Amino acid sequence: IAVNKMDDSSVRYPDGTVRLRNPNIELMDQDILYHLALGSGSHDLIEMFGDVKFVCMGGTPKRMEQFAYTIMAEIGHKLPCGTTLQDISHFSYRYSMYKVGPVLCISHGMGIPSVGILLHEVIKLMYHAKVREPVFFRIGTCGGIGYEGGTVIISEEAVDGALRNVLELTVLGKNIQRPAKLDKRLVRELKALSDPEDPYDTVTGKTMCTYDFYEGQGRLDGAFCDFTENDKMEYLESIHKAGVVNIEMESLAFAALTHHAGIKAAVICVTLLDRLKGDQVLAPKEVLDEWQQRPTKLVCRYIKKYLQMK
Ligand code: R2B
Ligand code: URA
Repeated sequence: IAVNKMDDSSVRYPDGTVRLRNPNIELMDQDILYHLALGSGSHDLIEMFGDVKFVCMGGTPKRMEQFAYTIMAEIGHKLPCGTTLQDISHFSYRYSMYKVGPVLCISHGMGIPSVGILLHEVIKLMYHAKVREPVFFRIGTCGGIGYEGGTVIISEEAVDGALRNVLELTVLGKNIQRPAKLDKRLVRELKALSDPEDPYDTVTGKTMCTYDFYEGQGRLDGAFCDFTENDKMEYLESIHKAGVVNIEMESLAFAALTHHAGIKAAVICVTLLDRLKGDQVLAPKEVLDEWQQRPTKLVCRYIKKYLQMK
């Protein structure tokens, strides 16, 4: 099993632009970012994306469109008169992408494979567009471990279902591992932006990332279940003791691939329930909608603060 030991500073060019750990790309006539419906031959990627500073990802197209309108109001970005935000990746029929000044908002779908494919293409997009030191955020939902619904959780690191802090991939028939590290300073900066007046808690801790929502997260309510409620509780209590505060399905790839690219990244999720108390997501839609705004508030505060510093 090979773990790549190159430190992340050697991944960026001295001017802060993203360097690809793939010598093949610069030798290609053009690079088609198929799942984004963009390409280095068909689009002027520097003109379109050169000013990007923040890349915000979340599961669904609708939530990311809403986020784009929220951040537009927050940073006072104006669209040309009579126009609306356009989904730049509309013709991929896979992911949605909205650009609001320096903020790119993209939907990533569900699970590691979906967010993994997207990250390959978005990291290449950053490279082609010569974006300097972009910061990536995942804004999502999760199950809390000992935290009631509506709690905001900032991930300190991501672990897999067996508590390993690596993303394992099978490449050419061999298993390789990439460390699933997140930026510690960014975690502290985001935590410091939580407001004591917020009517919910904002906490930090380890995030478990699984390949499945049901059996993979120890749920008793999937189509299949080969373990008992006791087995489930023993497992959840054990990961709780190991410092896991929430479970979701993308953080491992998000942390590992951004780290491998030398890109600063954070994962901020809201809990939809406390998994120590149940499996089904019972909160009404309006409540879930309000909860899902909570992680976006923290990211808005971070982006605003950064833009005001400039
Ligand atoms: C959180 O919510 C989704 C499953 O409901 C999944 O994308 C995740 O990580
Ligand atoms: N997303 C997950 O992956 N798990 C949950 O329990 C809730 C949301």
